[in-house]
Amino acid sequence: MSDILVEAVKGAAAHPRPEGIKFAYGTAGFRDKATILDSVMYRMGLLAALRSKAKKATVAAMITASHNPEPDNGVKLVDPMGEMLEAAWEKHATDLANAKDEDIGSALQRIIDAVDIDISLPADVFVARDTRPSGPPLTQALLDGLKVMGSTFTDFGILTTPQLHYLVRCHNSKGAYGEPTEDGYYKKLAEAFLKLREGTKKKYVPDVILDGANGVGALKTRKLQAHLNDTLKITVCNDGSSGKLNEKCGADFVKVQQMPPAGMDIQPGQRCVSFDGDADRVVFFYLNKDGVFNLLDGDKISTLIAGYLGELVSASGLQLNIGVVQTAYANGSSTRYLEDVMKVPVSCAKTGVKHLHHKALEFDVGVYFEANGHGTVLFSDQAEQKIKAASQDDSLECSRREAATRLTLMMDLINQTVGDAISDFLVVETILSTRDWAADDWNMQYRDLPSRLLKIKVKDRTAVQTTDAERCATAPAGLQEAINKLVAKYQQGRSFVRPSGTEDVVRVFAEADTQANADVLAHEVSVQVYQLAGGVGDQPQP
Ligand code: G16
Repeated sequence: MSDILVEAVKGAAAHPRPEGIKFAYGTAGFRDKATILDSVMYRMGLLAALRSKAKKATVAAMITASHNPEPDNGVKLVDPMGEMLEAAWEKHATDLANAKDEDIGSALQRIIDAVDIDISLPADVFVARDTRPSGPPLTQALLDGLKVMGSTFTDFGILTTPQLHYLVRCHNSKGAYGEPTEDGYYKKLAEAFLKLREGTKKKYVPDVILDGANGVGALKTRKLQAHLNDTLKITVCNDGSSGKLNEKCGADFVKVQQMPPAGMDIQPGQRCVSFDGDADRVVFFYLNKDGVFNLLDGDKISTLIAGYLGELVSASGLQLNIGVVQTAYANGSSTRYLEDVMKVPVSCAKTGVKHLHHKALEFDVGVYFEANGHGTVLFSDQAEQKIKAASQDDSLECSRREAATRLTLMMDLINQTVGDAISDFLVVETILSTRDWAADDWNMQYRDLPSRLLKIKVKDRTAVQTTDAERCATAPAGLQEAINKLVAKYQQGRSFVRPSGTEDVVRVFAEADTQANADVLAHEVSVQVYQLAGGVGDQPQP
């Protein structure tokens, strides 16, 4: 065994693996109670160094548990162009996290052999964390892993997840994607935003209230604001000065509970925006004139963006295909609106941005969003070249050139590496302002079908298995048949179940013609999950 691997085993003594726990690299990396993650962090330091050697480029490690409660934490690795870790390496991550302390050397050797890594190559890793109090010691454990492997690193301290994705891409593209600093990120977004901004509007009001989930998004939005030259007033609530991270606030709370967060005093018609704990998800909401809560989620965001980009592409005269990628959680009305009214092709992917990202690459312009507000837009290299060329082509009609110029600015405003709450927020504000729409106008594009999302605790969530982009359960036996029977009872009924990749639960989704029916259907399906998949605790009550 090489000296480095011997040192890696020695180093593990300071970061012992807790007995009896099985770790898994899930939807968004490792997620668990922060108190049991020290060994995982050390090992992810080792793995990040190997990944960097394998890719001969800088990679990144983000320490966050995003939408999960504050006592949780986690880590996800980021590939050189800011993409999620390549799927094949997730198994290496899981194997390494579960190896006995004394077997770390051989676990590393297996990865080195499988991928054929030259261990003598240099490694470089960018590291950042969210605002969780457990972040600093866990970062230290990860850095210990990097040091043992002889990797150089930059610890950026507290950043949003998408900022770290942006930085690693800027660095590896030698600045072609932007300046590789936090300030460079604000400058790039703000410059594009200001250029896309138009004069005063009648209905669109440049005033928005932000629910920062008591996390990093609130801190970073304040920094961004300094670059916006008062073009947009952002009142930051839930900024972490009193409440707890994600507690009764944040994008996940607002989406799942379908109500405004605590800590916000809002008036009818005011546009509100909610980020999650690491600011990679965003949803909008408002109260209508009767005080009724209205949610503008990832589906509404993707239809808004796809519609606007589609218009720009037609106006530019460029031949580019636009497609939208959703998951099974997408509201049925949004899919119908996209396909039947907007005539945009829609693909369905498994939950997890990495799956959507992959599918979006099949289009020239791929708009992908999960209903929970996690998403972005990808422009293929060819589309990017065509758009840039058209924006500089003096022989083109002025209106076509202008449309292409707006598209280039939209490309700058969009963080193409991963879903980014700050960037998506500015994209939505830009489109609303251009269209001169209030939140109500946006919401009226189509009417959501009522839906309900529940979670059920079971002994082992892997007992539930699915196929067809998670729309059909293949295990436990009889579950899908039971769901089919229940769904058939309701007008426009639809339901599916899937094991969460970030929490120890099975998720149940249902939609139907009325909220009451969606609620009953979700409850009935939950009872089936509880009975057939080994529910723990009391049976779900309506
Ligand atoms: C993560 C993933 C998302 C996913 C969400 C919930 O979000 O990045 O793609 O939708 O978890 O996943 P699950 O239902 O498997 O628990 P975040 O914002 O927590 O990183």
